[in-house]
Amino acid sequence: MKKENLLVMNRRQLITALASTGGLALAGCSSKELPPTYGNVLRMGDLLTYRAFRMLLPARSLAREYSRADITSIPAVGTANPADPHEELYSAERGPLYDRLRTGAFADWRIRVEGRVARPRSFSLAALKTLGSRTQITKHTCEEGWSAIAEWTGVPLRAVLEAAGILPSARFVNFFSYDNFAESIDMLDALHPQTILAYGMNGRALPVAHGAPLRLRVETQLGYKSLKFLERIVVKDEFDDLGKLGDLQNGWAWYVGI
Ligand SMILES: Nc1nc2c(c(=O)[nH]1)N[C@H]1C(S)=C(S)[C@@H](COP(=O)(O)O)O[C@H]1N2
Ligand SMILES: [Mo]
Repeated sequence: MKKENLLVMNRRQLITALASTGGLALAGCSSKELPPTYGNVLRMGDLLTYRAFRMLLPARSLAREYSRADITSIPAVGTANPADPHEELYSAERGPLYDRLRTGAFADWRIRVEGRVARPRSFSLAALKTLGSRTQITKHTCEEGWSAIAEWTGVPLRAVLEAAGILPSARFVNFFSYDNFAESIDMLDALHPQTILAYGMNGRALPVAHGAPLRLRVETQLGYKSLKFLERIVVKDEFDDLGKLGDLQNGWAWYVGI
C-alpha cells in the first residue's frame, strides 16, 4: 500500500476514535503534549488534527521531494505585490516600505529575528546566504484545491534561529509580512529540515509575485502557512493568535498538516 494511503486511513481511524470518546480522550491527553495555551485558543477540530498528526508522524518525517521534470507552473495566489494599494491585504504602513526596498533591488532589505532569542538581530540576504542552503522540489497544496510543484532554494529556518540563539523555553515562531498577513508554527515544524526561508525559485531569484525577497516554506502544512514577503520573525514561549493578521480571526485553521 502507498504510504500516503496508509497515512490517510490511520489518521481517519484515529480521529474517529478520538471523536467517539469525545471529551474523555482530550481530558486524558497529557497537557505536556499540547502547545501551551493551545486548548484555550483553538477550536476542537484543530486540536484533534494537531494531536492526530503529532501522534502519527515522527517529528522529522520528510515531505516528498520531486525531480526537475516534475516542476509545473505555479500561480501567484493572494498578494502578488505588497506595494499595490489595490491588493486586498495591502498594508498602508508596510506597503510603501516594500515599494522602496523593491526599487533598490532589496539591497537595504533586512529581516529581524527577535523575541525569545539570546541575540536578537537582523540579517541581510547576503548574511542569510552564509548560513547554509537547501534546495528542494516540493508540492505546494493550496486550501483552495490546487497544487503545484516548484523548486525552492533557501536557508533552513533552523540555522537562522540558531544563529540568533533560541532560548530553551521557546515553543512557537511567528512570522510577519509586508502585507496584512501573519503566520505562526510550532517549534517542531520550525526546526524541520525542509522548513526553509526561500530566496530562490526554480533556479532564479524569488519573483515578487511569489514573495520576494524571502518567503517561508513549510512543506508539512497547507500553502497558506508559507508566508510570502517576510518582514520579521518573532520567537515566542506562548501561542499567539496574531489578532487580525492571523489564521484564527480570519476563519482558517491554525494547524493544517498534510
Ligand atoms: N504574505 C502573504 N503570504 C501568502 C499569501 C498572501 O496573500 N500573502 N497567500 C498564501 C496562500 S493562500 C498561498 S496558496 C500561497 C501562494 O503562494 P504562491 O503565490 O507562490 O503560489 O502563499 C501563501 N502566502
Ligand atoms: Mo492558498
